[in-house]
Amino acid sequence: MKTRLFVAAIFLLPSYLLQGAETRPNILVIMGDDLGYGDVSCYGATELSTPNIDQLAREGLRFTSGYCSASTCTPTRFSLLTGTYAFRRKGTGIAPPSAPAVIKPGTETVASILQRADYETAVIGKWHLGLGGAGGPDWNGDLKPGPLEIGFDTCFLLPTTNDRVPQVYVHDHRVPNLDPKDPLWVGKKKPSPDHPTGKTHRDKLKMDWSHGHNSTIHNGISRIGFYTGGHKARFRDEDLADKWVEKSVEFMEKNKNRPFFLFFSSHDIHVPRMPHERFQGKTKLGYRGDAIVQLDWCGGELMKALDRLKLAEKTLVIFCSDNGPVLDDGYKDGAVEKNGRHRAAGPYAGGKYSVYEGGTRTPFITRWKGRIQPGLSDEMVCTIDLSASLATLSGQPLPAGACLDSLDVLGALLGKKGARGRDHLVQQNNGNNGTYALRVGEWKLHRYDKKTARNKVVEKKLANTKVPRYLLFNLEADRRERKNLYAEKPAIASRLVARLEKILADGRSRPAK
Ligand code: NG6
Ligand code: CA
Repeated sequence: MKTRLFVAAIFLLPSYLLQGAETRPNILVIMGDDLGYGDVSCYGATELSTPNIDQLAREGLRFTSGYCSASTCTPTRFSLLTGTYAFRRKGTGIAPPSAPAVIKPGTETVASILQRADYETAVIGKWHLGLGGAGGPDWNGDLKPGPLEIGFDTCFLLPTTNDRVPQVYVHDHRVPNLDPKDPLWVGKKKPSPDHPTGKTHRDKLKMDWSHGHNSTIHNGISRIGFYTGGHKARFRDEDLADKWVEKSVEFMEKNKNRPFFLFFSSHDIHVPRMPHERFQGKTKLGYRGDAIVQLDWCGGELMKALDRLKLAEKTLVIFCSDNGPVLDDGYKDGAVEKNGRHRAAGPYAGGKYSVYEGGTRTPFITRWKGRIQPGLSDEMVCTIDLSASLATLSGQPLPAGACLDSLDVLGALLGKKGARGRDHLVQQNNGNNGTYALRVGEWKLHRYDKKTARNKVVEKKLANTKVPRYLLFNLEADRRERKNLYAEKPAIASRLVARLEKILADGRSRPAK
């Protein structure tokens, strides 16, 4: 049993939470990986169907301006957990296989906040926020610091990404099933001249690569980075989704009588897309579409478990994505050829790696049966807001020096009448590399500190193209961000430029109070 003391800070709760018994619902965050605005049928996809996510939307609130904070994985995850924009911190770009822990112990996170509110907290699935101290992960020893040092009671992880080595799980501080006689070695260089790679054994691969991804081969697929050993500990890509569901249902069952926070962090639909055999061929879009169906199945299994455990009315479910879509992200899996009429970013331009809307505007659904009135919301909300919003929900004060960009949009997340979301949002692509966008209402400013960026249309092969320092768009008239109004609307442009500069210079955008 926990010895943690929970002080019910009832006086901190907004009035609409004081009615009814459940002031501290369970919180289940389901995050897709590289899932675009238009990738699910409740957001307009017609070429495949996602009945479970659609049901979630029917029973809850579907946001048309729901965002993640970056168009790549590590910075979005950093911001989701810490409530601080990733561009404020070094080392928050896409993490390499042997990255040390990106979030340092002692940092306030949504998990540590909920842990203080006596929630049992878990992250299950993709991590991609580094493990270990300055030297990086000790794959054969204790993998810390990691999630357990920043507020999670337990974790069951894909430690990096499915396309980065090594293909093993991490349970709490250890790689399970690791045979000490076959230790794991992970490195940047080929370990021996005869080590098979995606280049030397290209004709033997079960899925060919298109760019990068040509190092160590596991499960017939070559990856980013090299590794040897740990054979008994390795997973099959096809089994990942089943494993996340199994571990999550186990966690919810074990904690059905107390509030829990579960961050279900799916690897779907990140490359290499290798869904379980039972989903392969389920769509006409190839493995990318099949992986979406697999993600939808996972959502359905989690909802079934909540129903079976009679927790549906005691659980706030938040469905979101870590960045916008990409078709060819390094493997020849047919995503481009089979895409047909599918529009992964929905009506928006850009996708993964870009600050066009398609990069960060993603599916975003909240459901809390009996508490959230089903419907549609145009309020602007972002995954970075979970810290401040869930702090309010759980009655926890937020220290002034933490979660520097997380805004309390709880009312909007719960669909309370008249409750507003954010009035502005900074979007970024990767790390602190000087690519930003600022949305304020209908206006959107892009700022490029570099001369080129990977941008625009997701269905075409993304290449670096020249960019000016600033672009200005009116999202209401021009949601695909085509007509640059920077020169035409100087007053609006300079207002947004100044606002962005202030947000960057202030080091925070959440009022210090
Ligand atoms: C890129 C990889 C891409 C993907 C991405 C991270 C290459 C050529 N590209 O560097 O395949 O892994 O990193 O994706 O290696 S994310 O969703 O985890 O941010
Ligand atoms: Ca991603």
